[in-house]
Amino acid sequence: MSPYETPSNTHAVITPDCSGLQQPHDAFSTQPIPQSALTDALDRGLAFFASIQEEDGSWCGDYGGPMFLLPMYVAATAICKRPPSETQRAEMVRYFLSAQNADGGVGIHAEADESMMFTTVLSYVALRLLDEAPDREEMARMRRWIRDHGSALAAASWAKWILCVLHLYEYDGLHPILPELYLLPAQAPLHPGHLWCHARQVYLPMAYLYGTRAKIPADPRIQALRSEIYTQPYERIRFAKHRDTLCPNDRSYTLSPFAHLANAAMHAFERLHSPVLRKRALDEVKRHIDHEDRSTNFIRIGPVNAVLNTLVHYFDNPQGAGHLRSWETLPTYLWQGHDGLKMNGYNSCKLWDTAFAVQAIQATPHAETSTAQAALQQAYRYIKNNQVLEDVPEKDRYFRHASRGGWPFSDRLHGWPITDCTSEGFKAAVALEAQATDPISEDLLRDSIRLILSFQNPDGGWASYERQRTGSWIERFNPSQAFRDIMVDYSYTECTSACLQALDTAQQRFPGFLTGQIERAKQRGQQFLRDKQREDGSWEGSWAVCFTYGTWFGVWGLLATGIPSDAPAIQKACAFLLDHQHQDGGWGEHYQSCLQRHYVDHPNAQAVQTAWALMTLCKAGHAQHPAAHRAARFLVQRQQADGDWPREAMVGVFNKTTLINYENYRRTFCLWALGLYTQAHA
Ligand code: LAN
Repeated sequence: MSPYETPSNTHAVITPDCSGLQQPHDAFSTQPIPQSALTDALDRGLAFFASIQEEDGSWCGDYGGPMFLLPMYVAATAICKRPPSETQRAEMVRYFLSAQNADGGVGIHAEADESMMFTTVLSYVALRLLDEAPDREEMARMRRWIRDHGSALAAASWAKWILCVLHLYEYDGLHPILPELYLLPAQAPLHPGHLWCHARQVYLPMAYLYGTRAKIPADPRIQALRSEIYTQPYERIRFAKHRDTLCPNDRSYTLSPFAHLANAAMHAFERLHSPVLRKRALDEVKRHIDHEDRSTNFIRIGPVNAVLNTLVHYFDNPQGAGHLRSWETLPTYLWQGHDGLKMNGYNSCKLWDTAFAVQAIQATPHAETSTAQAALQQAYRYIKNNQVLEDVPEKDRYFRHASRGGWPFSDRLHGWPITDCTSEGFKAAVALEAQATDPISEDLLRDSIRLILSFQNPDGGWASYERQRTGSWIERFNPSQAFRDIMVDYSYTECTSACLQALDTAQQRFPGFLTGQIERAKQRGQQFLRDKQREDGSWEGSWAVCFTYGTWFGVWGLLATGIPSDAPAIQKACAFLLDHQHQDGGWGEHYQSCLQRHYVDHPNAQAVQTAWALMTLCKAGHAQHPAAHRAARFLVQRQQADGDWPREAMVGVFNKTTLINYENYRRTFCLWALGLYTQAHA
């Protein structure tokens, strides 16, 4: 499929109920929509949305997309001898095959049309571990892709790590991840404690597996696989020669000469290393792993270290409590989606979805209806019950920032607070506290604000989980090959905007509280956002596609710092959006925008991006603009009879390359945008 074609799932049924609208010839009308049509759309949208709220008051949904996660999970089931049930097996197979490209391979995410060795070889191995026969037609095509593109020897390093543990690759074919790095003084620039928390938590178990050369015996199934994923006999392969062998599709950046030098130095160290020091280093690494396990209740920060830490426990002691606990939580990452059983990109996205849902519902004129009130009460319960109440024990020793007062992306048991989740959680909590029977204490709300302030970076922006701990120079030593920009927690437009909005809310909620500090933080944040605005008026987004998402945050962030809506920065941003509106009134931005780093149009307008654009225009004072009428009309017409909106292209992103699915975005943002639009016309 070409990047500019529509993924097949965008053809889901659209059965608009157009009361008050004439279809289709007024699709291009520049008149306001009749209030009755808006009311009806919001009524049905809200009823549907309320009907899918969970028992615990949250919204959640499919969080799949990245194609390297389920293979890692399946590898763990094989290594730790925890086979999935027959139903799970069949649904996992369906998932892999639904993502297979026409050329036989599998891309980095489910909608990627370019296959990568990384995800193709991992998927192939997983399918075989799930007992798929090698002569099945799809398997033969996948195998052909692997063999035609350099075999497993050309896979990005994270695939090689998994293959090593499966005894399908040899550790001397990897560049070392030295456990001894964790014995460096904490201030040493190369201490892994300075890395973005996700990279740091992934390389921790990798260091352990490397340091112990953990692998399973090569049983007949592994022997058979060896002959399938390589083009030469396994015993004859000189793995050490293939440390840098890489399929061009897997390469997301070129390796710097510094990294070559560092790798050479680490290999020299590895040849000479002292077993006593290694033992000390492994003990230290294990302490960090145990700390992460305990402080996340064995959920772990994300899916990759969830799998790898499980493997560490298995090799450490298969009968031990750590291994057994791991298997109580690991399956919670599985999700039965429309396209099969997958591993989600997080243990859930409940807090994030719920905080947005609250704000969306609150923005509609229907917030006072009994349906809305009931949903909001429940949602408040979720938000309250999932605020983080304590810092993790020995936080400095284990390189953790404070946590108390924060909100995570998923739930309190996971517990890693995130800058923008804290901000959205705080905004939602404040919006609902007046009607809450048992509200969050003022003390805890103030702690959220202190936490947000403590996260601000010297550049005025906010990163994702922590303050930025090191410079971008360290990206030169990124060993992943397939992911760019994973070594540093940079300041992001989205996170900065969310934090500024929360600080603005805080000033209204707690007049006089930390006034000077909050004002200064807002000014510095404002400058950060101004600096990030592009010449064309847009902001580049990092966590969803892409300029429509970033521009929504850019504009709302600046407005939260007190910039008036007629300021040139805001008007320029709106002009940028107007430039990209489709004829049918919608916006459609292709994920290629993230890769190419300039706006790439999607041939079909997407409800989610249309909603972001409409939300931006409404807050910027343009709800009366013909473009806003056309956008609102587009959203109303796209709504299904059941009140939902059809599933479209995936829009979540990370590390500029990998799409991830936010199943509730289309619902939340369509409601939010239509709500703001309707209020502006009331
Ligand atoms: C997420 C999910 C949430 C997301 C937002 C809160 C939406 C964002 O505004 C800030 C960044 C954050 C927290 C984020 C960062 C990267 C994550 C954790 C993910 C996209 C979910 C999965 C991804 C993680 C890195 C996947 C594992 C892959 C690696 C390369 C380690």
